Amino acid sequence: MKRIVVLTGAGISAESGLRTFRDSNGLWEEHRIEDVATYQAWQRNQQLVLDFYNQRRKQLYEVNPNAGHMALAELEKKYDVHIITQNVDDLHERAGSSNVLHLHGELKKVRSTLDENLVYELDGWELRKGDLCEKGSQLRPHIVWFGEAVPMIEPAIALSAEADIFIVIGTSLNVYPAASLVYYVRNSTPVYLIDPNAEMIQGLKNITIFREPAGTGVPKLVNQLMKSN
Ligand code: BV8
Repeated sequence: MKRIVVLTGAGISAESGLRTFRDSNGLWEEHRIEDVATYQAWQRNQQLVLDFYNQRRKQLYEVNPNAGHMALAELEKKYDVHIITQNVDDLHERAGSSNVLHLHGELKKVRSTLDENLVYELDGWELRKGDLCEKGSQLRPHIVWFGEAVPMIEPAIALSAEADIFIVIGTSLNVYPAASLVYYVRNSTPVYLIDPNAEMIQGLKNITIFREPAGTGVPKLVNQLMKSN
């Protein structure tokens, strides 16, 4: 079975109603990264950070996967599909995708501030001050903040280097080391890019662009791949 590796960003969840980061009225228009998505912010004002992620978690319970997420799950009928996502939502899993690697964490999980190996599923959307881990430390969102290491980057690099087909969907490729994954793809591997504002990716040869939203572009590409031998 051919291996397809897919790198996704906020754009694939836009049509589900989740805001992207950098587009107009993106999340970063309202919140300064350094106020809500760094460890320093957590040390400075825990409640502000808790509120920021509680709001996004609450919204996640109100939205559903879209045609883009569903089509990727469909692709598993013919291919060995692995998704590497920068998204902290669970819409890929809810669409039925089996192999989802979260590079930047998961909104519905929390972890100990004392022992990062103590990770828990959060019951409901609200994480409060005083919610403690089994070692008595305050629980924090299980999210990779700016300036924090990206533990899953090694397996993501290995997957990208072994891809027979590589698909990039809805990411501005601004954040590293996630954006560097495209450069581990073999030169002989066809790359597909789906984004209404897609720009050519410097240094990549074998690339086909679908300059359209994921909701139409992903089903179109999946149909093509399901027909091709
Ligand atoms: C680290 C969790 C060191 C939080 C996130 C090299 C060069 C420059 C800077 C750096 C560098 N290396 C490191 C840095 C610093 C930094 C970084 O990259 N800064 C950027 C701002 C320049 N990186 C880090 O801090 C990383 N850590 O380096 O640690 C270290 C090393 C070892 C040991 C200790 C420390 C950590 C980065 C991870 C941060 N956490 N998320 C949260 O979610 O709250 S990043 C977050 O922002 C997302 O996860 C995602 O990665 C990024 C947003 O990007 P996108 O998803 O692409 O979204 P965006 O809005 O930008 O674009 C949307 C796209 O969709 C657009 O193209 C649009 O056209 C398209 N679109 C819109 N609608 C649709 C659509 N596409 C399809 N369909 C549609 N309908």
